[in-house]
Amino acid sequence: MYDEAICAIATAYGVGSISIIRCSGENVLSLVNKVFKGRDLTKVKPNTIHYGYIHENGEVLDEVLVSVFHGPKSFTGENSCEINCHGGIYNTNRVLEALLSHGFRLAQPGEFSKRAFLNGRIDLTQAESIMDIISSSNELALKASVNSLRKNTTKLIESMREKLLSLIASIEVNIDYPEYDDAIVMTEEIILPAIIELKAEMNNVLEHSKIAVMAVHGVKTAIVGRPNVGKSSLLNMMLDEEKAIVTDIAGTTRDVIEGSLTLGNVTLNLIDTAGIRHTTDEVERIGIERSKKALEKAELVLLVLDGSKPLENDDYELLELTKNKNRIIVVNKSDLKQNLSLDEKYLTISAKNKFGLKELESELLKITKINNFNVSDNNYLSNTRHIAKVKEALSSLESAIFACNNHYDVDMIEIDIKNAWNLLGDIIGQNSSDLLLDELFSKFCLGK
Ligand SMILES: Nc1nc2c(ncn2[C@@H]2O[C@H](COP(=O)(O)OP(=O)(O)OP(=O)(O)O)[C@@H](O)[C@H]2O)c(=O)[nH]1
Ligand SMILES: [Mg+2]
Repeated sequence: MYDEAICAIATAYGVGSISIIRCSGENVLSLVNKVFKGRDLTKVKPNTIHYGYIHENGEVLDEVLVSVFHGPKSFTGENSCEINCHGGIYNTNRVLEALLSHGFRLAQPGEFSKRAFLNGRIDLTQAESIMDIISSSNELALKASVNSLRKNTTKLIESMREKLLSLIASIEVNIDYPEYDDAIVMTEEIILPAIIELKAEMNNVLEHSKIAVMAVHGVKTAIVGRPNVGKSSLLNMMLDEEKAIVTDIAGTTRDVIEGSLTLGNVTLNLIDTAGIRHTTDEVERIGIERSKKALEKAELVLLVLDGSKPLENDDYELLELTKNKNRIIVVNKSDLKQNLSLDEKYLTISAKNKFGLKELESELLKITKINNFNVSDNNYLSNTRHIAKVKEALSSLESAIFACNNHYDVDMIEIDIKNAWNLLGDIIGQNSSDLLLDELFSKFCLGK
């Protein structure tokens, strides 16, 4: 039952100027009335705000403003209200407890948004974009999330679904009236070209999505190199804090150390790793395994070399290992006499003296291509769940193409097309299962 009265503190936990308690459900106004001293909230007009006190057992708990909304014209689609308390932790909790002892239950994380979805106020992509807005850490991430909130993701998916639906419709006509069209002519001349075109469109969306994901969620950037070249010093320089331990002992970093940094429109999720070399030390060996895993997952690699020394075997191995990656070669220790020679393009820095950071930053912006990402093009997805669904739909279309090419019965082809149509429907929340909804909304904040 989703019109049960729920409430939760919607503002961040801590002392501030105001705290807001959100309430939603069929009978919320009469329930809040039980603890509210002021106008009768069941009689006031919707979309109005009312001054008063929250009290319990004759004791005034707080002075508040209550905004009142009537379903279906509210965020959740149900009757709802928001109680603006003074922004202290203790008083807000007392008001919350008073509500809980007068017929409310505490909302689960994301439950308000889930109700908004179930009541048709927002679709699934909009609900997800609300969370993406909250976690945005740069301008592009925010713009892409707002773009999705404004239903642009939905429009993109719906336009693909419409094309699939029109194919399904022509197949259905053919099945119902077999004499209507020649089946082989139909698969070869109508269905196959349409599927091939749609497949190309989906591939194009997936290609643009790679940059969009990096823009929205940050670029997984691994700092790798053999021991002692200055990887941890570079991490500290970039983060402008002494996050990782730096010593002159080779093999100092044993585990991966993470930090996040935003440069203009690019957020880098940096990982400093254990120096990669051949070793017999068990702990160091495990650290090196982790470095290699981080390297595999990385979308961008900063390969650090020590400019004061000639290249060693471990450096050559790393140059080879990272050659197909999006990488920047960073030659460190430029303050010392240089003894390194390398044919490839590289940047020179001194992590110790914080020299070369600006050049490194501008190279990072260039190599990630994020600055070319145009949010309003609307030819991308930035949510990983959506991308996974499009990939599944794409493989369904591939199997439909195979079926066409091998002259399968048209109703066999229809199964694949319908499957793709359903998979795209999962993105916007058509026929979504309870399991998916529970999983998705549980990641939301409490009170959202
Ligand atoms: N002269 C000079 N020394 C540096 C520079 N950057 C780092 N170092 C020194 O090099 C040594 C190793 O630095 P780290 O940052 O710990 O190197 P690392 O690559 O993280 O080493 P591992 O964690 O052992 O793999 C330390 O003594 C640093 O002070 C630099 O730009 N110039
Ligand atoms: Mg280190």
